[in-house]
Amino acid sequence: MEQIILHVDMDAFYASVEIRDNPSLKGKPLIIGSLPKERGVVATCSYEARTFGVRSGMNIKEAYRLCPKGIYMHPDYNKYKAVSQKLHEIWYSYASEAEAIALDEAYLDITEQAKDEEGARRIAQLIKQRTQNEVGLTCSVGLAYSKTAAKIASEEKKPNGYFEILNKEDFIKLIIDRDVRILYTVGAKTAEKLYQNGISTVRDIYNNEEKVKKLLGKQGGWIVDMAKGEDHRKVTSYKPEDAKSIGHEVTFQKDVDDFAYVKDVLVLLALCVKQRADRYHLKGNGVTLKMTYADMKGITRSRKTEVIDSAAEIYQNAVELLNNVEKRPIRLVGVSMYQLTKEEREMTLFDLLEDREDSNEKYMQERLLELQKKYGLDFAGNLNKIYQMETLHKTVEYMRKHK
Ligand code: DCP
Ligand code: CA
Ligand code: CA
Repeated sequence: MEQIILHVDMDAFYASVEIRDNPSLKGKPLIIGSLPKERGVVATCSYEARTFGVRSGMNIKEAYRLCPKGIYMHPDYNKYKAVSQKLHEIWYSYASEAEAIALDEAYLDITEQAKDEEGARRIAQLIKQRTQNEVGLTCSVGLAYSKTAAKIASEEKKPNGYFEILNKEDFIKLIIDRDVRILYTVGAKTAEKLYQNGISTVRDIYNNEEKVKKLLGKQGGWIVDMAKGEDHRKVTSYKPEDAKSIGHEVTFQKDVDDFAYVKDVLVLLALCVKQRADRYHLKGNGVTLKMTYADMKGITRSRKTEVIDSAAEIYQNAVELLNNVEKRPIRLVGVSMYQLTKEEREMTLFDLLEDREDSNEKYMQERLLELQKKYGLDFAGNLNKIYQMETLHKTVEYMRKHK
């Protein structure tokens, strides 16, 4: 094999972590996400809950209808992040190149380390064992000659699975009669387009190459290649500056039409974005405001900026964008910074004269003081906690109720 690739993916990740830490949950339908009385969705659920039809992304009310006896819990992101770090240590120790694509999932290039198929199998088993022994969780591993094949292989025997696809012929044999959605990049929208044109399985793609290419343009070409088992993408380590944007968003438990309040929420979102950007030493060249209206219509508005590196600038740009949108009830608001770079910004005369950093800091301090007074919040020593998703949501809800 030209490349030997593993795809590792944890089983029912958030749910498995909670079960590991509270064994009395074992064997029960556990649903992680919003609680049934709240607004929101299922993040994930245990395999027991899946037998009731509960799925990731499903509305929590729908999940409750399907599985009223389930145990419902909020996610604990910090815990999952810490677990993920430990997983990455194990995984990366076997790979020359490793590409994490989620907290619970990565591609590993083990061509050099494995040398041959036997060696690759050994590494796959070692990773499974160490994940079990050192982290107390099960994962599924796919071994293959390409990224697409490795990802499909890891799905094949879930949970606690292992599967290999060592060449194109085996790959094609495996997927030829499956739904087109098995192919990477074929999501709900693309699939719908294909179905409407009589293309529902990989075999149909095979037999209608030109049609697919015409229908989907560049993506079509890529899908046809994939269906034939052609995928020469390399495993490349994730570099945070390659991310398209860094963003944070909140969904309100009740629709909101008070835009003064929304503006206040932007203060917290801007601080969160800035905090994440700092972790990777990133600055941005633009700000995006995202909103979903009560009728589910979503909009995004962006502004290109000079290099920005402060919460104050993120906030002020987001406010400008907010001032120019249609004002009717919304259910979600988000802020992100895009065109990320590691560049230093050039000092302007203004920066020097005004001591820009200090004045930006002070500006945000003042905004926070206003919030404290207006909503009766107490940030004292707690500001760091705001950056945790859970606390952010709680604070935003608290503010909504104490307007
Ligand atoms: N996740 C989420 N919202 C989604 C999908 C996933 O919050 N719509 C989170 C919860 C999952 C984690 O990401 O635990 C990993 O997602 P996966 O799609 O890999 O699903 P699981 O690991 O939960 O289950 P599986 O065993 O099918 O991989
Ligand atoms: Ca997973
Ligand atoms: Ca995953």
